Amino acid sequence: LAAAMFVAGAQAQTAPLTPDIPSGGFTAPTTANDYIKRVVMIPMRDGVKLHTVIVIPKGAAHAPILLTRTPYHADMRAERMVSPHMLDTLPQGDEVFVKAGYIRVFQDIRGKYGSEGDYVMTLPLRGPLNNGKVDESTDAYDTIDWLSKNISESNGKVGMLGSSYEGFTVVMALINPHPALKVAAPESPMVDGWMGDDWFHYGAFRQTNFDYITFQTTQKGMGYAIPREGLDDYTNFLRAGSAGDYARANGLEALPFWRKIRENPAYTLFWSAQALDKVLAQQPLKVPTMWEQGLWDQEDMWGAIHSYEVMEPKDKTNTMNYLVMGPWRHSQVNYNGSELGPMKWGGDTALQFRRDVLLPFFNQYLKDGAPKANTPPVLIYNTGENHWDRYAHWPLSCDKGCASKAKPLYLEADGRLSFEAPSASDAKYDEYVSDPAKPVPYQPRPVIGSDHEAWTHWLLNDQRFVDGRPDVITYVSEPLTEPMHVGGAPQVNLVASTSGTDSDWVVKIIDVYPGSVPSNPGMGGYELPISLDIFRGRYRTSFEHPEAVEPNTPLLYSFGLPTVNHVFLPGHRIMVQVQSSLFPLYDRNPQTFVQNIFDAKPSDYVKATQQIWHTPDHASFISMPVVSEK
Ligand code: PG9
Repeated sequence: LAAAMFVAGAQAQTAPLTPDIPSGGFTAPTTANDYIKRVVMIPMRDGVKLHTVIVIPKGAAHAPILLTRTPYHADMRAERMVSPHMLDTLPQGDEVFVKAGYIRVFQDIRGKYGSEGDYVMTLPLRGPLNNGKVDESTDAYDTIDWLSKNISESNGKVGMLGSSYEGFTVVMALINPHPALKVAAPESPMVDGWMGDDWFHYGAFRQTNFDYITFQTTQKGMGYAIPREGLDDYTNFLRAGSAGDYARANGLEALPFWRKIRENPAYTLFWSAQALDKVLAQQPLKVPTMWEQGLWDQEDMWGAIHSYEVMEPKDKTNTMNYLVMGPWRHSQVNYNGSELGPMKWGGDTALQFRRDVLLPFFNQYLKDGAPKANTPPVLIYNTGENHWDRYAHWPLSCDKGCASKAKPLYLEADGRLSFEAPSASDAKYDEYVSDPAKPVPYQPRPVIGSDHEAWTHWLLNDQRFVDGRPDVITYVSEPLTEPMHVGGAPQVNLVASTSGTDSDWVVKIIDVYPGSVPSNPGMGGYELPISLDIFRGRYRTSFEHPEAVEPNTPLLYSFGLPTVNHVFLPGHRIMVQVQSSLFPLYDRNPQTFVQNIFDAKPSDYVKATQQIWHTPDHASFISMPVVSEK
């Protein structure tokens, strides 16, 4: 009767108990939008369909397509905010492309978010690790094939860009590329997860990945976060024991990707067959490619520069292979690049790059009738003098084959650092005790896992927070009287002994600011790391077959540090610090050789006496890529 009373009125009424969530769903009106969004499932060659979001400027004709293939939720990537304007709805990094009239496409890779199929972390190429019919290279090919034929508003030309995992998917597309792929920009791509990108650096495991692994692989969508016992990850990880113990305690044994890591601590085929710089070295150069990464990239420091270097000899015409390195943290290229940590660049360097270099480069290959861009073969920020440099080749200086020859910078007695070789009359070595019960923190404690801001600039932290610890050895030069330009990758030649049978070696190159900097008082005496890395001693002679280190014997550890383009200014000093842990970012070396460090027992963790040698026969030095200015 009550319901009848409602309809009896002059106007039809909605009954109070009508379910308020419409059963047929809700579609927001889109007439005010300046773009059209199409969501399609694109079929791959094995029948799996991939969820693809296509955003087209209203009224577009003959527009180029910009594609990103992502494990990070295509719907969200294409919706920075809810807005009728394409400029607002797409990510900040896309603004220059939106203004230039591009069609933007984000696609979920197989197995993630809206896409069908199984997810395998950075799915290996078909070959020794993949006996299936598909990989990210074929998925990119099939996607580009579909996009180039099925968007009537486009000119059928596709460019790809993306950072990190999304950069990895760009590199995959470069292997047997589809002919409609005309240009590519892999930004901080994950290329070799063992040598120097996300999972390990020279065999030392990066424990921050545990959160990433649960986040990525406990759900098809966004996964689960590992709960913490306390605020400080230094304590959380130390209490757990080995990285393997931490993983077991947190249930990660149930996650196949963690098991693949635990079963492959060394550079086995599992890693080497996935190393895309090695794969690229066997490939012809078919697509003009701009490799990009940050100079303080705290996640993928290896990929872009090493890929650029293997492709460079193939670029006979100097028109296919480009390098860009900005003063950026990981993926900062797509955000505001005005500052990083304590450094202010006097302008948005990331926008400068996207607007003045990336866009014209993409336009040249993608837009009908676009002019040739004035693209520098190498664009790299000079982090000491605070400006962009354009070069024809990179590196500027190295041990062999560069325009300038690198110079040995010797670690010497009494904490001295000098270009003069050490003398026989000086002390033979410096000594410190590395105690795995008190590892050296990589950032000031408390180390808060969820503190993204601290994570993004830890590579620039003032190293005075550890300088002076008895287990950190510091070498420093006299104040410079002339500017010193370094352009390339410093090479470590450390002669060291340990009383243990395994050990990690961390080497940092630091620009020490003068004691007072009147124009910027906070920088007085700042110890700014410009290049640092860790090397796990057991891989001294072979990455694939680790062996115990002979105790108490000076041995050579040689490895490359991340690339720099830096001028040490007059009045500044060069500093090198050496230590044996960088915790909890890197798992602790027990300092006893065990088969697999992930399974080290508490009793394997022992103090070790470390010696850094500096005799004429056992000289420790950094081969510094000093540029002899013409
Ligand atoms: N550095 C992240 C990642 C890439 C590939 C594998 C694992 C992690 C990223 O930012 O995407």
